[in-house]
Amino acid sequence: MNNLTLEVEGAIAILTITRPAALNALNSETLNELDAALDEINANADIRAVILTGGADKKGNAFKSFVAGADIGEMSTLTKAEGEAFGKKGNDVFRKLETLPVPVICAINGFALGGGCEIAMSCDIRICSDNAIFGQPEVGLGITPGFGGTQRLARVVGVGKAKEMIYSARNIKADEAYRIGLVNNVYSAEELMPAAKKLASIIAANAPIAVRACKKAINDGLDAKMDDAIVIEEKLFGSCFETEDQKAGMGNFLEKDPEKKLKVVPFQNK
Ligand code: CO8
Repeated sequence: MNNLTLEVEGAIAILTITRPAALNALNSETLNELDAALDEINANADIRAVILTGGADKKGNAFKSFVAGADIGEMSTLTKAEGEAFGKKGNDVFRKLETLPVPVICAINGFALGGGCEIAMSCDIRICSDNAIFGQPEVGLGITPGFGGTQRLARVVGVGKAKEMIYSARNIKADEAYRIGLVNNVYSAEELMPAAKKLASIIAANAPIAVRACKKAINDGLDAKMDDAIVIEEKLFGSCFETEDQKAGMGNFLEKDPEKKLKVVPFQNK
């Protein structure tokens, strides 16, 4: 892979988008590599959480940019049909990311503009460094957000704020992103990756079948009416029973031994 690294540390996969010459902007090649990396993660049952972040810029600054959008050079000469196809390519990959069975934490280390903000919103949890900048600058470039921004931003921060950000193309800083709920937490540059890894480790120490079922219940339920959504939860709740995770998790609690109750049980993916 030219523009992406995939490292696996125990049960945690770290995906880093690395196109230093273009502040990690997403071109077709990067989207294809991301697609392949997500397949690789999905095929590895030992991975229980993923961290997505951006690599350093060409001067070696690791906190300049997460992803500065889709690649404007590549998009500049597209026809209508090619534009639509490029949008579909991004949407397909981002949907694969959003529906990856394990949780994805996005560690935003600088600019998250256009496609950068959109890929962050396809992750389960967003945290950022205190210098991060968010925005949907597309209308200034004569296009709409095309990798899900018109849909996900409204769902994450509410319709009013999303419309203001998209219509104005105004960038916002980390503190405002935190205030409107676009990110869960803001850290100093040095604290960002340790915080992402700590959260990923906490998630990875929980029962993997249950964590996956929670992700599916929340995601699928959000697209359904409440009457149908609670049925989605019931089915996924039921699916946890008779698994090693459920037997070990509840067995540990019932042991009454405080030492054992807190112990991480040997959860299995079955
Ligand atoms: N695409 C391509 N190259 C980029 C991009 C980008 N999005 N962003 C930065 N670069 C390149 C620059 O051209 C520059 O290259 P070079 O060194 O060869 O001149 C290099 O990265 C460094 O950038 P700057 O010199 O501009 O760095 P600054 O610190 O001065 O500025 C900014 C940083 C503010 C982030 C600035 O680079 C910028 O405004 N970038 C563009 C941000 C943007 O508008 N992003 C949204 C793009 S549109 C989009 O994402 C739509 C998604 C949906 C597409 C759907 C398709 C149908």
